[in-house]
Amino acid sequence: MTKKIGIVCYPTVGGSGVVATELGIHLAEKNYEVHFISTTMPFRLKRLYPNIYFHEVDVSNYPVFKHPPYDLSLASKISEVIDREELDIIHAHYAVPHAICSIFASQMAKRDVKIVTTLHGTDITILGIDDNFNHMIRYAIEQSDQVTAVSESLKKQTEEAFQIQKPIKVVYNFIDNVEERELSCSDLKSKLGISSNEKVLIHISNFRQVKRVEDVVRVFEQTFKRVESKLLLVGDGPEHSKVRNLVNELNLDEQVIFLGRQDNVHDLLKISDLKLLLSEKESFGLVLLEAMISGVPCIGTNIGGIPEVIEDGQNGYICEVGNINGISDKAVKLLTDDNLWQKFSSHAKQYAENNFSSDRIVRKYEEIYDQLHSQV
Ligand code: GMT
Repeated sequence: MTKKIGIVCYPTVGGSGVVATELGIHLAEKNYEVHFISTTMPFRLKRLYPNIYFHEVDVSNYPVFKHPPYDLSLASKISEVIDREELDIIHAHYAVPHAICSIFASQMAKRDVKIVTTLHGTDITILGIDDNFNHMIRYAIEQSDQVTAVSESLKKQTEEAFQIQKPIKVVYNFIDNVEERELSCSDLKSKLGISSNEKVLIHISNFRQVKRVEDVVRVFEQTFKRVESKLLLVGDGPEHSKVRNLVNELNLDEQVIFLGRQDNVHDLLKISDLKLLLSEKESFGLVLLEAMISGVPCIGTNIGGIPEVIEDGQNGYICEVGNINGISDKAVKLLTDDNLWQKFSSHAKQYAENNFSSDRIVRKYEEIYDQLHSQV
């Protein structure tokens, strides 16, 4: 019997939106009926799939509301879709607000539906320490039929922060294998003003404070003094102008290229030699997998789930948060030793394929759905 899954997620660019959308696509390819419930069409959903449906949450803003009631509109839409489309499972990405809204929706719906909640990080590591949200997050976790976390570190943090007894399953984020394909723009390096002998460092994020993008710039400043190189900064967010000011202050305007938000980072990774993710909080770091599968070694910080993704000294390096000189030394070591770089590059690709392939990980979600479905 075809299983019908409702996926509740943020549709915007960002790891959780990417994981939720790619999961939906893989499930649809395995003949599930998939219903996305979100404010706009998830950005990765470019193709038409006959068994993927999109239900738009329309946030009404009557003058009587001081704030647009997104959560209530979402809960109402989820409940309507559960009954009309006869959903079996709701898979909510983020405890707050998506799991909470799904729980409320399931109580309003006539149909019995199971709720799977995936924790992605910010709900636990940032909202979890806010008393306003703490009780609600615990409730969302306790009321979900199954909770998953994207890394062992996030599972542990959740258990500690909320004194949760309920078993949490770790289901890592996943990545599709990248077929060897031509660059869609063959002379991208020169078009970006990078000469063939220059090494390319790359950072991709939403420029939130936790990403410490200023550290990326400072590491690059130290690296650039020793290796001819350029830094690509991809993404946008609250820290963007601060980072621009720092680049200007350090006289790096010629060397640092701001590319803003990019949907398709594949070509940019293809011309990159090193990926930096120097966050102070990171439950997994999906961008690391995107780099590794393209054969780009990564340097990450020793926090959250990053050490579960990068194998220190094998396919990248793990460094202390904020240790600018130490990180830069590692970057120089890797960028000046071709043999070492080749070894790290092929290990990175292999490690991502062996441990985080979509085939392997999507099957884990399917096992969870199967188990819950058998309880209906
Ligand atoms: O990193 C962000 O700020 C975005 C956030 C999101 O909602 O996409 O990312 C979180 O979920 C990703 C997918 O599971 C993880 O790869 C990121 O590590 C996690 N971010 C944080 O924990 C800060």
